[in-house]
Amino acid sequence: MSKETFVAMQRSIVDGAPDIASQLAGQALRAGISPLDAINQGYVPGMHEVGEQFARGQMFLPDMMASAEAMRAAMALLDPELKKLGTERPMEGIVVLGTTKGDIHEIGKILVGTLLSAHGFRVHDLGVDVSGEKFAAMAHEFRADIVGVSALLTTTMRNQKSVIEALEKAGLRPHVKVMVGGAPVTRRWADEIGADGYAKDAMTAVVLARSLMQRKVQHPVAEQA
Ligand code: B12
Repeated sequence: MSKETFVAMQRSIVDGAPDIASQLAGQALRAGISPLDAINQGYVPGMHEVGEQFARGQMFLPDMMASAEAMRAAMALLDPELKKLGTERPMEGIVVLGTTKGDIHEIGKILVGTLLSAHGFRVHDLGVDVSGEKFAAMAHEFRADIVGVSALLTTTMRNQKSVIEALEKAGLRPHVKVMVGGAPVTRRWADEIGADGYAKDAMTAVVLARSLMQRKVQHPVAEQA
């Protein structure tokens, strides 16, 4: 499949056209294109363009919502294919994932969850607008190894810190690694709030989660210090 297909996928997101986005995803799968390539080279660049146009005032909220709808339509086909990859693998670890309080962006977080599942992690997705207390309660209930916190707004990033504080308050922090992500989040921010790691995209999140699991296993004593 050609570069034009990826460009058409990008266009379908910018145009907010769910039918076309879904049709192209189906075609890509039938042509043997990896679902991850379709996402990373087709649909996600479309989302970035939407964000840029919105920031320039060339697009408005309803347009952005239509683009999100188109992305969801494509993901409805691609997501199950990605998840299939994980069924044959040994369990790598338990992850509790969510978007911070005040924030309803979920597309990237869902993608992170899908890829973690596809690589053998058991993922409990708490959804969006999740308080620190809820993260802590669910981390306890599911015996999470890792808590993953997404934030897409500069105003909700600080709630990632609240999640860490809630884990500390619940006495869970020594047992749970925290990874953070989302468009405005940086490694520096992750360090500043005391997170264990930051990843810029879903595939890097898998690599990070694996390394956090290794740190958990190899340094259990140091971890509790
Ligand atoms: C789609 C979208 C929406 C949709 C969300 C739909 C949904 N169900 O998710 C809707 C229309 C609802 C929306 C609403 C708003 N949005 Co909006 N939105 C976007 C947009 C265009 C794309 C986001 C997206 O899905 N990207 C695609 C995914 C795949 O990428 P991603 O989310 O970054 O995720 C990847 C990485 O960040 C990372 N990652 C993500 N989470 C995590 C978690 C962990 C643990 C790890 C390790 C990694 C990780 O991996 C992901 C996969 O590779 C962005 C622009 C942008 N470039 O981000 C604006 C953007 C985020 N939105 C913005 C704004 C302003 C808003 C609104 C405030 C607008 C308004 N006036 O109401 C509201 C906020 C509502 C709220 N309270 O949350 C601004 C934020 C500005 C800022 N700096 O704070 C942006 C940047 C647009 C802009 N350029 O101005 N939005």
